[in-house]
Amino acid sequence: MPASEAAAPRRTHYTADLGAGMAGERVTIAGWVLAARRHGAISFLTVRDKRGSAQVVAKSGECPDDAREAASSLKPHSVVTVTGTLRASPRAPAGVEVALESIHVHSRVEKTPPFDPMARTVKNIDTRLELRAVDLRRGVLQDIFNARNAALGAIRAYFAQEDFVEVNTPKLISTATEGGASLFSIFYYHRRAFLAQSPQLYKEQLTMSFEKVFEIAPIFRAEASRTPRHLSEAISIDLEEAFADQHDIMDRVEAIVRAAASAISSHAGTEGAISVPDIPQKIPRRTYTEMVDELRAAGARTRWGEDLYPTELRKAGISGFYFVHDWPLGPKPFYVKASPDGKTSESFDLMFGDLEISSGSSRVSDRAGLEARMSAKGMDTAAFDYHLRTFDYGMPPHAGCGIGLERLLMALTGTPDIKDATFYPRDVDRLTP
Ligand code: AMO
Repeated sequence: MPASEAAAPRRTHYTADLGAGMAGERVTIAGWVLAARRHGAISFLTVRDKRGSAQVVAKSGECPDDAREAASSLKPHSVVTVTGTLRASPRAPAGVEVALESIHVHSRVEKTPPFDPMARTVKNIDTRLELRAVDLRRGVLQDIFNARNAALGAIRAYFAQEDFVEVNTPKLISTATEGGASLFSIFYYHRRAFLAQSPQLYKEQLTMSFEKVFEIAPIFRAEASRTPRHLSEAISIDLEEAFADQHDIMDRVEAIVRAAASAISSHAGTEGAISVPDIPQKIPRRTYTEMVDELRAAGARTRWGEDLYPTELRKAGISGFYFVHDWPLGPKPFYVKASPDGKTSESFDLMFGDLEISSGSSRVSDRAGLEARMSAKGMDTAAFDYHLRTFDYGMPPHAGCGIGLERLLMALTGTPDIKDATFYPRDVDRLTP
């Protein structure tokens, strides 16, 4: 029977578990052929798995002929299970190599991929994205996604320790929360519906029953901007807390960023491509008005009331993490609480240089106040009755924020393009793979 038709033995070890002290042990490893070389009567395979790689050697006279033949005909990326005996080899990773006894070929690759999946850089991102699952095997991307995993683990641990309840809210919704322009509309049976831009109203409602909630889930933004910082489908880390205000939430965001950065630092990866920035003892907090003054002093033409544009922030040489709070009320969504001056609002952004990572605010927590804000923005309050009616039955004062996971990863790993901080990016031009 050909080697590939017999049932494959189970993996006994990951390659990272193999060490010089194990010489003489019989092991079974499984993974992808990273490289295949032949020198006369000896064939070498480098087999990579989730945790590392190992050298497999098939020498004529030492190894069964059928196994050696099978090994020597393999192209990179083929999937194999290999059984053999470990022996010391100073030149092999971890000082041992596997002397081949049998090989099971699960998937034989014949094609050469359009880019070198082992390369550190590939010029055209679209070439990579067309074959994303293969692209994701590259070491630099493995490091970014392992960092993502470590960060999410630490963030969930933070929420558990702080007594937050993880929730999931509907992504098929009937009304906009963040302004109508960036909504994806869809058919929902016989009606029009939308993909949620944010869990905003639901997470606010849930403070009535659970006090402290968080959600890590997709948000959808129909933003036709082709920039390295916008996605049409992003992951948002949302939190909402009863009896809290914007300053409490800034403290939480700071703790979350710190926890994520420390988790990433201890899983820095193998390619040396990840650079975790320094996070100051206390992330600076400036008011919007102070920020405008600072930008103008640096020569920017920013006027009070306008957004803080990335070009102006860059020109003024602003870098690192910092909060900007007490933004002008006018452009803020209806649920953001006004400050007593009536001009500004209890809202903040966490910035990293010119990149917005998070925004949050204290919320309007009384029905009349919320209806007044909606009317002032020309919104149809009747369409929000499903939300407004909950305010009649004990809405606590509350505050919260949304943190863009991909943007946080860009900042914490030094990844310049948001597309490489998500598995399968969605943007104006891309709906596949
Ligand atoms: P906002 O619209 O500022 O606030 O979004 C919160 C955070 O989500 C991320 N983000 C994006 N990331 C990638 N691509 C996009 N197109 C995109 N849009 C937003 C950003 C941003 O800071 N409901 C409020 C949050 C709240 O107050 O709780 C909201 O959605 O990192």
